[in-house]
Amino acid sequence: MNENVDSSNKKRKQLEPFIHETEGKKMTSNEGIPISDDENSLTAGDRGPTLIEDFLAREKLAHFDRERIPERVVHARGYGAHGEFELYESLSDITMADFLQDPNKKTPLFVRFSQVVGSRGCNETNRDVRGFSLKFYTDEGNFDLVAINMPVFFIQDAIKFPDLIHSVKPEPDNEYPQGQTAHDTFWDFMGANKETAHMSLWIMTGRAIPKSFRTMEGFGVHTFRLVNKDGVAHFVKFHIKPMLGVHTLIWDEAQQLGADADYHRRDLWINIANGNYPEYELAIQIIKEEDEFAFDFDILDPTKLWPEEDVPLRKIGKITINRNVDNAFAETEQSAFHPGNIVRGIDFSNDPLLQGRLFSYTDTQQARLGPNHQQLPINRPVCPFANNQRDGASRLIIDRGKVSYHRNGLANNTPYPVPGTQGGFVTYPSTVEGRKVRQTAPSFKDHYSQARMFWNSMSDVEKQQIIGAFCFELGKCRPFVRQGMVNVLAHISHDLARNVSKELGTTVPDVPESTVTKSSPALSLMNTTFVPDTLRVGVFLAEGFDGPSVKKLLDTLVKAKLQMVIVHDRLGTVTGTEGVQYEVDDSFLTGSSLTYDGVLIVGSGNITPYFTYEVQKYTVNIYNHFKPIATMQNGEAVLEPLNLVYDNRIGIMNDSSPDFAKSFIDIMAQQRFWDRPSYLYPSSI
Ligand code: HDD
Repeated sequence: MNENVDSSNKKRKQLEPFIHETEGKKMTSNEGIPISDDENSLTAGDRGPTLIEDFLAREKLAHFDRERIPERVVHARGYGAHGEFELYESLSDITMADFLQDPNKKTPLFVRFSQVVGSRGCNETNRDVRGFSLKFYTDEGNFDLVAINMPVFFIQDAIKFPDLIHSVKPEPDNEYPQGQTAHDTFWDFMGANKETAHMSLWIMTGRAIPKSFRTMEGFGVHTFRLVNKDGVAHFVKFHIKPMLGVHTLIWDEAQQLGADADYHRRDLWINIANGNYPEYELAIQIIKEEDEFAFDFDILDPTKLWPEEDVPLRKIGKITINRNVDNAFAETEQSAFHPGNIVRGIDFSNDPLLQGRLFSYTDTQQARLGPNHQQLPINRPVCPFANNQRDGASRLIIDRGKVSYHRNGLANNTPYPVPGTQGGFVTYPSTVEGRKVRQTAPSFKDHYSQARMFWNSMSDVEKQQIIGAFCFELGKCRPFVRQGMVNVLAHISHDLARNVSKELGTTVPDVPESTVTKSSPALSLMNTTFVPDTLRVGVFLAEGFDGPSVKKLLDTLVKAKLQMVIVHDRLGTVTGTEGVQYEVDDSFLTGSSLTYDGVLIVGSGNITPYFTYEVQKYTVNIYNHFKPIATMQNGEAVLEPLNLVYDNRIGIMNDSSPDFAKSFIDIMAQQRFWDRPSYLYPSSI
């Protein structure tokens, strides 16, 4: 057992007996027959046909033939890990949920990060919404928060979900593009479905190309209810805030990283393995029932957010992800989430998107994993469970006894129902009335006001990113699809539609733009948290560097929680003066500027032409991605042909800066310097 994990973790203890080790064991068939030869089929004679009686070959091949299960219809590519939740203070004032009562209680959880569109093997840096699913194994059953990294959704009614997904998946005739939104059918759908206007802006921001799962926000999107022991309900929205802040890739990085399909999962695995446990705060926004209609949007509409300035966040606890899975298939692939998995003290709202999800998730798990999916080790609750459901494919538990029906005399009518007053789940008795209709509520029909508020809230850099993303995405579409979407954008902002049209050859239609002037500063990523923790510094060391000063600096940087990646001409060791030596982590061949958050270039009297050439090449990319650059000793001479301007305000410095170490930590924490005067081109080397 991983010694970092609290042995009182109930989920860990529950999983332990299922863990199966093969190391050091003799080889057997699944029936336990020891195998003497696993490389040769049983044949009639040396060169004869294989015999059907070869039960060992049959078993091995037949099992292999069935190794795959259907991938998830959306969110197929995902990555999971274990963690725990600690409550800051009791929430008994607003909910009776057991795991939200006692700050001393730790609740085990499982998280699965995912991307919506691509299939299981797709590239992880594609532009896409990311899933952020949490399963809290509480003492009163499992609570799933099946969230995404954006606070709003494309559509308002679940019945349109298959259409949305059909449009965004690879086109059905030629089955491309894989895992991407930049194609005709998606933008055709978006242009024709005006309720997608707000979400269209979100997916064009950097949030759709996250830097890592560790720097990603999560949102429950829907309005839920929390209910306290007096039966009083409040409307709530759930938020998950990363302690490292929200940070994203820029498009050029995402494109270049395309060569590394596993970029996000590797980052998560390595950081958990190294003890850099990702941490997030769980927060809620609360609206009183009597204030349901106090806003200029409908709080049941999933295409709307609750501005944080109007409905503040209450941070309720901390999520720490602290253990990698033992087996990705058994745990991550077989994990089954469902927004309908709620516990006593939490309830639904009438959000029509949520209502449809309540059907779809159990249904999809039945199709993917079968009727007993809740018994798979990763999905089991940590509290006792008992009912009269029986049998079905791959039942994992052995139900003892004669009785499997309610109202029995043979077992004293057990298992017995639990009254609400003693812990049984009781649905919140909200009032429902009205005629049966198929229509969009009139209060759901304003599609542009919040989209405009979002646009108003963006910094210039973010606006440029959105414009650039629309130009790329729509640029991959046929003209009438482009124009269809520009027609939507014009309702949000003429300025946006005009800038996009310049690139696309479209025209701005003569429609009124939204007159909303409100903005929500919380929506801009310029206002997120900036800390140096876990950021990776590419330290380019030339043979013969000044040992003592480099050691002193690197030790200080490590204390500030930056991670050093030593880069050199080749793997092995690199040696400085006075016997200071470092193991090389990346050679120029195996490294990539894309995986460094900033660089420190240390020269010496012994710089090879190869070192000079590669460092310049790496630095051009680092510069163009707005990341910090520092030089030490005569590292500056290596970069001379690039004509860099050394100025801390644009994140470029040398060791003549006063308090070099501290300034370097500061510029690392800042991460990107958007005010660099121009791009560098490789030809300038
Ligand atoms: Fe969904 C998976 C999030 C709308 C139907 N969804 C899925 C996952 C996440 C979300 C994070 C991955 C779960 C995992 O890690 O296994 N989905 C959302 C959010 C939505 C949303 C935040 C809107 C606010 N989804 C939505 C609708 C429907 C679905 C409207 C259908 C009516 N979603 C599914 C699904 C999936 C799924 C088909 C595929 C695999 C699975 O459920 O377990 O049932």
